[in-house]
Amino acid sequence: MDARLEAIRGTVLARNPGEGEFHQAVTEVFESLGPVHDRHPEFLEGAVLERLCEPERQIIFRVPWTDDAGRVQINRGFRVEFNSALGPYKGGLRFHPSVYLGIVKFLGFEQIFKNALTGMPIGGGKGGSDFDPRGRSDAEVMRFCQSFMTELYRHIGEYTDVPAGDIGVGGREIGYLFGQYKRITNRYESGVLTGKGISWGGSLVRPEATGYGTVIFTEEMLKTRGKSFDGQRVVVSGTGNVAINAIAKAQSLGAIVVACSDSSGYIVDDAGIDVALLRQVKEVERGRLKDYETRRPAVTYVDGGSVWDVDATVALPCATQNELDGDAAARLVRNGLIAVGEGANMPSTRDAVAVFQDSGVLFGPGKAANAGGVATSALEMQQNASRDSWTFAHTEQRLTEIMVGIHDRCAATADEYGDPGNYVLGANIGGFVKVADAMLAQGLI
Ligand code: NDP
Ligand code: 2IT
Repeated sequence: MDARLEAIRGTVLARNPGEGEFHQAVTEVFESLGPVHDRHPEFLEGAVLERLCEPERQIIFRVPWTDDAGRVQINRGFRVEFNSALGPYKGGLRFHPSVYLGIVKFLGFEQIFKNALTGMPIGGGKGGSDFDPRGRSDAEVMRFCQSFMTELYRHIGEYTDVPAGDIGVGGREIGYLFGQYKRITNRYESGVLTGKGISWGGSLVRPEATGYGTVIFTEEMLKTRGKSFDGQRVVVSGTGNVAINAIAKAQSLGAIVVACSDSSGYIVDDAGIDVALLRQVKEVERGRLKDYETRRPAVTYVDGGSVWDVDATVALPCATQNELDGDAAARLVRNGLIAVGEGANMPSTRDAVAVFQDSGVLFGPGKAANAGGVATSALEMQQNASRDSWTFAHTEQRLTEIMVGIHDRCAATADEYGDPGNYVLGANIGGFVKVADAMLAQGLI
């Protein structure tokens, strides 16, 4: 790493002890930015990196609620408002027991660059809670969301900070959060949250957008080698919002998706995953992946283990951070992998990324490949601002244009900086320069 940036990185790590995921995300971005600072000494003089790594505001709060047995439960809520150079803070809320400040900050930091790459007017933020929705009734989830919003509402707004979903937060949770925001503020402020239901201000294609966008981005990478999804053998991790829609889109382009996972195990379905059955099990019944196996003959369910043990030509990690390590990457590469599109945020460890890049595998980092979700959130904000609602076809067309645009910008930036095909470099530099220019233009704030 460039010595000037290494010194700044050292200070950032020392100021934020115990936040391993945040350190990892910062390090990965800094490794790309040496050449930018040779060309733009004003970024160093203006201490842009030091400012970027310090969130504009961090909110941590108590979330008290009662469970169905009447017992008092206490969780911790977070919202990190990281950077507003390009627009209101924008990014999801994650409800998962692993959530702590370091996770929220890594996600918020990545979100700054991702949102810049979309070309939409949105800054970066992220939030969530260590609440575990698994096994909780709808009534418990509602009481939790109402309590969470009873604190969060004073910090957010259409022009301030616009949360959405992430792990553990989907349409149900956004509904409860929106209802409580409306009740407390007495305002029907559609633009305060995205991922809303279609009949009350949501956008068509938002539920599909992240998974679809990841596949569109990956298809663009494949095209640069004269290939496509048609006939590829694909493995997807996760079976949540991003994973299921990535599976659907990849299969619509002619791929065979042979495996997917949840946090308990994975299935191998050599005929190609039955998306309708998967949606029934995971989205309608909120069941476990094991339930899929019991209804479809010739499917293997592996309890525990890693879905990356299944051979693939294209891998789409769509579950969580650091789920694909260097050993798994090396094994996949040995067995014919040609492309990786990250639907999740930072799913590949630094070792895994090095393996993919050293072996010439096409590698689309999350901040570029999964930007379709937040981009479509920005399209939802546009529709809310104009009190309009667009058709599925129009919105999908906009999503496609945005993803192709992100791909082309990353590729062009990698070319410009002398490392063709390096989408990590292209995404980091492309996102950073846009934010850095805006920060300098807006003065020392
Ligand atoms: P969901 O909650 O819908 O699904 C998450 C999936 O990942 C589930 O299958 C879950 O399994 C699995 N999973 C979660 N945590 C772990 C873990 N610690 N270990 C193993 N498996 C795990 O979330 P999303 O699909 O929305 O999000 C998936 C990824 O995509 C995240 O990295 C998120 O940040 C990212 N992302 C999401 C966007 C969105 O629009 N939703 C936009 C851009 C990125 P189980 O059910 O067993 O918990
Ligand atoms: O990681 C992400 O980009 C998201 N979870 C979506 C954020 C959003 O505001 O739609």
